[in-house]
Amino acid sequence: MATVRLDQKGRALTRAIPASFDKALAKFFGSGPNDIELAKAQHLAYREALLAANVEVTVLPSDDKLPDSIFVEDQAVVIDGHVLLPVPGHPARVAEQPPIAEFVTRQLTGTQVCSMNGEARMDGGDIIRLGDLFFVGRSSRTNDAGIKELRDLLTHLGHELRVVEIPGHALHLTSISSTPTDSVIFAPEGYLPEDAFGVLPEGCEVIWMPKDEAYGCNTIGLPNGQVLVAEGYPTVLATVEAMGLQPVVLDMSQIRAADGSLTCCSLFY
Ligand code: CIR
Repeated sequence: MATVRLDQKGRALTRAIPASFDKALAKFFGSGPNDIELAKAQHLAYREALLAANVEVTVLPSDDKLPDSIFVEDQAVVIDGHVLLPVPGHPARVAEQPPIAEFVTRQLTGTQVCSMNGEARMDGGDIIRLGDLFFVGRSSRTNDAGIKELRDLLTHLGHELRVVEIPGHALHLTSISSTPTDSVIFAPEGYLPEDAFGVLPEGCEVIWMPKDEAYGCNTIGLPNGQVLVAEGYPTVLATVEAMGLQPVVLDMSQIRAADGSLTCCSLFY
């Protein structure tokens, strides 16, 4: 979802939690989910929060063969109605893509769908958007060939792309940052250098959060002034309130245990 502006967040795709969710990849924030029923309840609360903010939410059926398949953000990149289908950066996640691709292609009829090829690798979770300025993480999942294909699309659309180096102790760019509004980036100290995002357009800023609130830096700003935030990150919460926005706090413990954040669970289109 991180590839849409606030005003483009009308419709979101999600995918239900599979019975195999406890087998999801986990290496960074979590050591693996251990309570599938709680995960389902957290995912339901997440969808309900989006619905309550007037977002149209679709839930694709779960697939027990694909433990990580709730993380739909990684499988398709939607920018201004254009679709780029990345080659997922982890081989275990490649089979998640076809139903997501089919859904967005059907929804965005008339759109040209581009697919990455060859050596290109990318997870959608490595992209954030600040207004019309884009950032991509060069990470264990996203390589230079993938970044080149994203840049080609953004150049075609007239948007700038900047590359952020993701440190080895983080999964994706969205794992440690987000844009709760079109002019603010939340990012954690100790993960990225101060100049990681370069000189921002006038009126935009990076708000640096304490290192131990890295997970909390992933938020979802919504057009109605609400911001979905994960429970347990007091500086992030206080900052959202100080910005005059309305935080909606969600328990993400089981999803965090699979290294997933708020944005990872939806694809805005
Ligand atoms: C993975 O390792 O791929 C999943 N367990 C977590 C993916 C989270 N997605 C994201 O940050 N966009």
